[in-house]
Amino acid sequence: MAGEPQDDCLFCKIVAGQIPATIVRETETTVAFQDINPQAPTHVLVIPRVHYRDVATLSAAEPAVAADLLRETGEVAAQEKLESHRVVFNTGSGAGQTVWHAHAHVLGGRGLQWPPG
Ligand code: D5M
Repeated sequence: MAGEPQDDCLFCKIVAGQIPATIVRETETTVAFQDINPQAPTHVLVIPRVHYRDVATLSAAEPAVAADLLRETGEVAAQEKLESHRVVFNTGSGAGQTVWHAHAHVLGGRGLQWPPG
């Protein structure tokens, strides 16, 4: 069923506590944890507890959870005391998505170039 945990999904396993992660914030609908391969001094991933393959699918199916996810990116930035930050949703393999559970990257703590690569 849409949104149900997937046995082969790494981030569903983090939500379930089956694999370790350095969790920085949790809400009823989201979990935020340190990226294992940080691209900036602060690099936190915010994910919904429900499973959708990407943010487009999540926001179409469960807009309230997508709104929670967006709000949490701001809460992470505030908690990490970031003066400025970037929120990234890689969507599709051509855009660099490698984990097929919707997630926001929150990046900060250094200057960020525009346009991104
Ligand atoms: O981003 C997927 C991100 O997920 C990438 O930046 C690495 C991160 N990652 C992968 N495995 C883990 C674990 N186990 N903990 C924390 N972070 C992880 P994408 O946009 O799909 O390329």
